[in-house]
Amino acid sequence: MANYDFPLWLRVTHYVNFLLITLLLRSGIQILADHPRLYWNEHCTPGSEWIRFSRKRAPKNQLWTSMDEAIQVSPWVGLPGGWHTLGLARHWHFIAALFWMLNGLIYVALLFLNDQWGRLIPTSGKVFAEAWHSLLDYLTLHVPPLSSFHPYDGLQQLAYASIVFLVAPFTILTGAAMSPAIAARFPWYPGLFGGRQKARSLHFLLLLAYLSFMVVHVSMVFLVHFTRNADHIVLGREQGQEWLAIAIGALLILSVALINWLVTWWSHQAPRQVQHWTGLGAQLFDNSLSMLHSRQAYDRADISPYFWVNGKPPADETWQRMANDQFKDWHLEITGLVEKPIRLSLDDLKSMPKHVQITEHVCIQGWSGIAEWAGVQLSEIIGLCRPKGSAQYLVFHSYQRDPEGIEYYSSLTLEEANDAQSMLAYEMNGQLLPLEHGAPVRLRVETKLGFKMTKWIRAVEFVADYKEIGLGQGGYREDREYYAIGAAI
Ligand SMILES: Nc1nc2c(c(=O)[nH]1)N[C@H]1C(S)=C(S)[C@@H](COP(=O)(O)O)O[C@H]1N2
Ligand SMILES: [Mo]
Repeated sequence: MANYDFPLWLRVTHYVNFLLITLLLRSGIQILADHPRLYWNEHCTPGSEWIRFSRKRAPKNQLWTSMDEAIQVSPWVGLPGGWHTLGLARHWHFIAALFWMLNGLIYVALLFLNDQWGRLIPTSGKVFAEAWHSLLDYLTLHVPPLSSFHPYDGLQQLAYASIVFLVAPFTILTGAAMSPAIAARFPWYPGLFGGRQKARSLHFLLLLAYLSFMVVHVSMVFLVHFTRNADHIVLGREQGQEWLAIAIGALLILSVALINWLVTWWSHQAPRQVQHWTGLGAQLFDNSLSMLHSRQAYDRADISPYFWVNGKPPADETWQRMANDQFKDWHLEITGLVEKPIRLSLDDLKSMPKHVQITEHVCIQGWSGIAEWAGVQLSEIIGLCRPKGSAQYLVFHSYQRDPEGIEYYSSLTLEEANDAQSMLAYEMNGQLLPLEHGAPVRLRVETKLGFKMTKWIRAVEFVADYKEIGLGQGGYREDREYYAIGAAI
């Protein structure tokens, strides 16, 4: 019977897996709540979703932005809970996913190294007949005899093998397909799933697969030979110490609840700390891709008929006055650590080499849209103003302020700004940039999430360090909403 035992490594990885799944589930729900619609198309036109988890109605004659879509989540359900806390939720999701993959790799490696793969992977076609018998037993409210578990019966084998070798890898692959950093460099990759929105929908359906599995799995543990199971799962083998096993098992489950409570509490108590610590995972990922450039090239036919708006046009009087006058008086100020500070009018920009690209916009909230953008590459601007050696970052200042009067801004490294698809756009889909999309000029950086792309630009400032600006995190959303400065996932 010895080989039916559960070795320590198996029990430990099982526990770690369970813990990380709870974090992934909760942070995932929080992320979904920020744009609670799922689509089978890339454009995310309202009404084209196949499911929506909100009853909010867009008021007529008023701009309904993607921020108005976000719904509140209880901290008992979502991680961290609350409204529009997806910055931290994404950090938790990503770092938990990294550890979950590592744990999964260790588990699968040990399964093979210890010749234990036979537990999960059926070696004979008989497994289907066995599974069918077990299923009939359960459906007629019988329990298969202990002897049919060696250590698992056919039905278990099939269920476990599909979760470990199909559902889990597929979840990882669809998760990666949602990253703008990956989609920009390898546009074919999300295409494997039919685009990022299909990947997002599949990612959600896979979540339902885990949930159904977990409900059945946990019920079975309790309903079918429970005391033997408790002994096995917790102590590794049948020792006849069920009560000890049950007590330790209960403590372990309690520890998972406690850890969940702690990370939720930490996220509310010290969000800046959590932003930095959990953000290390995202940063590592971002750095590892930074050498590769955006290579998106969609066709005109791919252009989205609808494009969500995030951020309402500035209330700023200067901007409104200029808007009424087709931005004749607008100037882009290029300042800071440059050899040659410059001031460019819209016409000056239009007289520079015109760059056009059709790319996909990915908002951190989950929606996307494809548009054609025309304007001037940032590398042209950099060439004109000649940054000093000490200049490391470009800061994009906006005319727009939040209700508290705080300016929207974002920053890029010089390297990011020099990407061929980093540009100042003054046209969208062949028309002058619409007011709500950032007129007269907005930033486009196609390796990044949407929040990097400041709209209604007032000035570009070259600095040695973004720590001098705002709250020092590199952007308005990094400052106020705990987003990751790399904006890659
Ligand atoms: N000034 C300013 N720029 C901004 C925002 C904003 O709120 N204010 N929102 C950002 C976010 S989160 C996104 S997704 C994109 C949305 O661009 P769109 O409204 O053209 O779709 O703009 C970015 N630029
Ligand atoms: Mo966004």
